Amino acid sequence: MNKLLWSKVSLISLATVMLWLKTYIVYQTSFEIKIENWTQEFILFINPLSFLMFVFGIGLFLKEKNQKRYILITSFLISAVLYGNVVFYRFFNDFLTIPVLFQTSNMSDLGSSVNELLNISDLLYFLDFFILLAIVKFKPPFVQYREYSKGNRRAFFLIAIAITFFNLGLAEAERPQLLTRTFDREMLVKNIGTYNYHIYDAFLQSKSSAQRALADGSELADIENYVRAGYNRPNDEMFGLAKGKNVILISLESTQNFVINQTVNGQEITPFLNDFIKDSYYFENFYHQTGQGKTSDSEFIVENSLYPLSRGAVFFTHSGNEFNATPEILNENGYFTASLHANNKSFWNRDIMYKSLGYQRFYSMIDYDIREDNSVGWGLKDKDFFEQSIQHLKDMPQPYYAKFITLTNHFPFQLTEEDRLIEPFDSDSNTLNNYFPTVRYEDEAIKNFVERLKEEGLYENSIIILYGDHYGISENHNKAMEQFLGKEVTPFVSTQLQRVPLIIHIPGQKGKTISTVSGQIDLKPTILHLLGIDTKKDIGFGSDLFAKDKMEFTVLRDGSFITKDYIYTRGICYDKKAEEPTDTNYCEPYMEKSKNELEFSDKIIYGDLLRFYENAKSIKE
Ligand code: GP9
Ligand code: MN
Repeated sequence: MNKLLWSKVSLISLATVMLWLKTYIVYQTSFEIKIENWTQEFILFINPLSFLMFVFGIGLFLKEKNQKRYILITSFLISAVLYGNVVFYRFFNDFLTIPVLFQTSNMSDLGSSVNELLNISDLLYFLDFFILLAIVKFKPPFVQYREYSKGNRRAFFLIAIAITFFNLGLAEAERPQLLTRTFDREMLVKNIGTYNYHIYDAFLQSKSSAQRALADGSELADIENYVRAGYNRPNDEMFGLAKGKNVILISLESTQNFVINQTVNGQEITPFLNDFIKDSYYFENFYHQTGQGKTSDSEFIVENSLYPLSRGAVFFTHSGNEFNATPEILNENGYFTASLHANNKSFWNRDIMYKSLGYQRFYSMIDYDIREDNSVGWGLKDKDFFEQSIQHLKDMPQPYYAKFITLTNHFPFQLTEEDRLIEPFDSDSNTLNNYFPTVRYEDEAIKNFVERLKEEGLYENSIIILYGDHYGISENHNKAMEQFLGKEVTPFVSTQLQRVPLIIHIPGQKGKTISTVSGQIDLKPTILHLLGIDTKKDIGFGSDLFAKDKMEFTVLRDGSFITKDYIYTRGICYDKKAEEPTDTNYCEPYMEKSKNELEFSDKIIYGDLLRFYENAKSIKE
């Protein structure tokens, strides 16, 4: 009897079952998939199975030698995909998408980050593959090869199909409209499994390629109506206040707002910024809205007043599109426009995308003196970056629009001993611990920069705008974060943690702290209005932060949104004052709006619709 049972174990079923169980174990150990009930746990458990059955099932049609080869190769490839997701997740707290895989020009520069993310014990992720390899080599008697009849195959695939529908049915019941609202990859992986998710992602990819070809501009009418209806008249007192002044825009790497006016081990984390905001406009409820494109997404949002994409980085996927970005508009208004960033010029495809955005000059790695003794982590230290940039600023014709992208406060938050001005935090997460000293260092670098601007006589005729690009501490560090904040990190708190600093310093203006709910998308009209340039004809989704009737409403790329009194995230409506879930009815009025905004913005990018808008404009004028 026993012998009979064992003799039924085939390489195909062994490979399927091992990879199935491995995937489930990886879900549990390497991703943080939030499970709310037993149905969800069950869906998570079965969701890898149907895909694996289909793929390994192809082996049923192959003769012994080819079958073995096929099973081994397939098992290795699928394991590699799973492992790729694990490594990606360690840093980005997200799953891979096809566009992300094509961002190859980013790969070579990831050096210091990747080392921190890989482990020798990671070979365990390939354990089942090694077992299969041993089985094929040593041919143990309990694994048998056999020919499969038509009937066998039919039964096998019928079962696989049944499991697929069973899985989809359960998922649809748990999460209605799963596939039509795909801003949340975790939800997808949880419900249809990581492998089916990749197939779905491939489908989205082909759909997005088709979208540009099919677009003819007729889609613009609706979008224009929507944008016009939301246009806020600029504030008369602020419009043109900085006309003709230089604009110094500083992107603060991974800087979240929770460090502002906060201490660690009794010491201020951002003493300079805490001072600086006293004579600047400081927006304390300003959110980043980035997706997978991180820094590049923040640049995209800030300069186009469009949302980034839900998958991939626009800088990579749509760098050939027609845009109407701030640098281009400022060129037309007599400004010199430059971006300064001491990294490889092709990182995030900047060298290509900057041309589409209208930049006249990109000061990249080759424009800086970068040596071992002035570098740390990702490259040139911020202090040296700013110091060396002063010369570049002096070379530029005025007025200029110069964007500075800092780098030292980047994961894995490394710092040389002499640059450490405060001690790390003490928790289980080295990432969070080391974050504070690098933020402190960044603060010092900005302080020095502002001093140098004053010395060079550039301070008084420039407006300085500082903004955080995106989060630095992902949800992987929630426990340590709870320790730091002294409270539980609920989805509500997580959303609030997506606030980043926004500081606008205008010479001669006292400034004030402004609590209006706002996002990166609002910066373009705000800056242009300060310079006295109207945006009435622009197509964008932000509004002037100084406008008297600015609506308190900000959408994040995952579909969460924030209003004056409520936060909607992960399907739950929260009352901001109570920090507790409340009746969904309160969030209802904004649901449609948030969905529309993201969809309209996506349409513009996927359809490259501004190419039609540009044409329309030049015909009209
Ligand atoms: C790289 C820098 C960091 O040039 O902008 O990018 P990030 O990893 O933060 O997107
Ligand atoms: Mn960044």
